Amino acid sequence: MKNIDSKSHVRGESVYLDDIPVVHGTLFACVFDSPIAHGKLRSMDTSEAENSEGVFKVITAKDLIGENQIGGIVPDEPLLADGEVHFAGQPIAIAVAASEEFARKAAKKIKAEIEPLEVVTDPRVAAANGDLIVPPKKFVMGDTAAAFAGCKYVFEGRTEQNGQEHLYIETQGAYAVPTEQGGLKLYSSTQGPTAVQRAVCSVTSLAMHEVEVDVQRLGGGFGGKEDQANAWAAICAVASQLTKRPVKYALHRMEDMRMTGKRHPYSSDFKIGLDKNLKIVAYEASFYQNAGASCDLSPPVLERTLFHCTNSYFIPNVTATAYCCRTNLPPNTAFRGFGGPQGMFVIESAIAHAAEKLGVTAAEIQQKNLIDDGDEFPYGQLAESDAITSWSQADAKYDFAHLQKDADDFNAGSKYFKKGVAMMPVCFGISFTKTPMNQARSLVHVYTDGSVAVSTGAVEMGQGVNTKMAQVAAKVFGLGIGKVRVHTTNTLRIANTSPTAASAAADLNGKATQIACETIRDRLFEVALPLVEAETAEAVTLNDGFVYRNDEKTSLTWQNLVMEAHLQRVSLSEHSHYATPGIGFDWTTAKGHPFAYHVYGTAIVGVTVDCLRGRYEVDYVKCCHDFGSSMNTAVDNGQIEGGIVQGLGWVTMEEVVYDTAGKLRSNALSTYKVPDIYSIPKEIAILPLETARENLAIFNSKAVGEPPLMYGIGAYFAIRKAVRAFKDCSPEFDLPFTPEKVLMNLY
Ligand code: MTE
Ligand code: LUZ
Ligand code: MOS
Repeated sequence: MKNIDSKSHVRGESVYLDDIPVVHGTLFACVFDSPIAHGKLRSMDTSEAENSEGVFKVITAKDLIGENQIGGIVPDEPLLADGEVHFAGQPIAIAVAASEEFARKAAKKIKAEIEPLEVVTDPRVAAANGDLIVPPKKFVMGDTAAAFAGCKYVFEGRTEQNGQEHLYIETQGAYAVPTEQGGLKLYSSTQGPTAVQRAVCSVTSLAMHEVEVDVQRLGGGFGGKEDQANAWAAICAVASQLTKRPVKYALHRMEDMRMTGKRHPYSSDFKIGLDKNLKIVAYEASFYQNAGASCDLSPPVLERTLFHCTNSYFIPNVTATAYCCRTNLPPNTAFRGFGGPQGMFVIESAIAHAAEKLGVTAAEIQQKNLIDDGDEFPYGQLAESDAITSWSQADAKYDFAHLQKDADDFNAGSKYFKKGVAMMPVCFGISFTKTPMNQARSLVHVYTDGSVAVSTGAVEMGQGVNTKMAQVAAKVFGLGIGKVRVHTTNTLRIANTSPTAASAAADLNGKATQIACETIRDRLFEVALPLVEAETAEAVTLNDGFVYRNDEKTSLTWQNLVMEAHLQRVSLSEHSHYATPGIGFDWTTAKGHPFAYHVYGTAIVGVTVDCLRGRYEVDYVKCCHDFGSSMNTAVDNGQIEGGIVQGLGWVTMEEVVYDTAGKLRSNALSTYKVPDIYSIPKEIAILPLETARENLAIFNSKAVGEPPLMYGIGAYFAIRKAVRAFKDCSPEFDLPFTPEKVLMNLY
């Protein structure tokens, strides 16, 4: 089934923040942000801006009625810089004017005298200075020190990984409209309506019941709007509160790129020990996370790096330590995979390094160490593993040995073009690692005409969650999808939402919707029994808009049943709650069962490198992927293709460049390259994993949003193999492996 938004998307009729009709009297905001990365704010002059055409007000930190604080986990993030600036792009003041143009012109006229302080952009330097945002985090299983002593082979190395710009098509933005008695209604392009509500309340001193947040859909979030939509909503809220007018701010692309955080860059050390049979016996890793200037979501991102530091492998002795390093970059944040890809790249680098030293293929080491049923992850959860199944099903279908031989044959006959092939297994845990976040609610109304309205805490951002919610209600009520309408995500209808993140939105909100619909359905069955002369509810089912008795269609329609229930004063509405059962994690021991389940898969990635120019093409990504049993193959295949291409972009071409002064150089689409239609793989093949395992996913349809991104990591190792086929060299494990870096390694 198609995504229910596909028609309005193609016609340009879908409504994003900037399409919401503005109310008469609306003002527009624009931020004046710090031109330098670290310094003391000595003085400011806003007079010229205040006198600029169309300007209503210029707002600085001292004007705020509430607290100058929007930090969600650690209160270390002022909305507007006060006293010091900590990154280039940090908001300092807000110009509020009658038009966008007036606001932008006025913001340019604000002057600040800032005395420069030392700029730190390197996480290892921050760690050496003791500048950690939270204390180091550690996972320990077994005894690595003892285990290394008994290893036949031990290798050490280092990896560097750069960040990644989210580049959602819709930039960040918000629109605040005053409501009665000093309240506010916020339209926001956010993955976390409740996070926006909290930030707005903090800076305005309003209570949460005075602030309504409404989200129609996002033109992409990818994690970039899990936390970082808050600032723009808070800015509009403050401006609206102080001017008593509606205020809107939709960022320009360069403002967005400059002022918002990205995927976390990491610098990491690894040590891997193997026995004579190539079993990995011990693994140590240290992760230095470049968190940027404030906490944001860095600690949970760092934790997920630890959770996924052994990827799909069972390693009996593991010590992994992670450092959350404060630097003078914009605060880095959630990005599809949420630290998982960073952890996985390091173990895959360790394996590739060992394989190169030992003269075997990485695939041989990978395959020998795949995690099996009942094996323990370093965090104590026991695997219900499909790592081996997905590997063997991928191999059976696509034939790794054959693909490798094709590449070898090609390489033997080609001087300047070389092919490389790599296997990339993935294992990703589904659930927020912070257990309390794994809850959701759904509000379902059946109207007397038989139509159904669903509201949940899930935010639609292109991933098709609304389609899945509609499918859940349609399935329970035995209706066509057209009878169900999924409405905006709104904090008055659904309170205290977790952000739409962790790939868990469909599961959590889908289960809540299922419970709500089943509750209404069961009430309707009671009404239906005498009408269809059935004895028990078990004899009654709903299908195609009719009531069935013992699988036979009756003359009672859904619509008549609904009307009859209403006349009998039976409630046709339900608000339901779902909390994932059986999960938990104890940080005092760093052990537990944090995930409802894992998603497994194996990809084979093939590339061709032009060894004269350093350029490359991805020939194919062929994967066997664990969907459970997909509710919507069109949506889920789209998620896989998009995830793979986004992962490829991260490891190959997307290069975030800050100079040593902490200024973003890759600050526009002319200097920041993302995959386009010409750089996507020539072939993406998707084989659904066959497994009969039960899981906690909605209708057994496993979460699909993030895991496929990590198949893209295979492209790095495939390119590396092709490079080594041309020249015996050992490139640094340094992402992204841009054509320039490939060339530098070749010559
Ligand atoms: N797909 C599209 N088209 N746009 C997005 O912004 N975000 C990804 C993924 N797929 C995203 C996307 C991220 S980071 C997550 S966590 C999941 O979707 C969130 O949605 P889900 O929980 O419904 O899978
Ligand atoms: N967000 C979050 C996430 O807050 N916690 C998580 O565990 C998570 N995992 C993946 C993506 N976003
Ligand atoms: Mo996704 S990084 O969990 O928003």
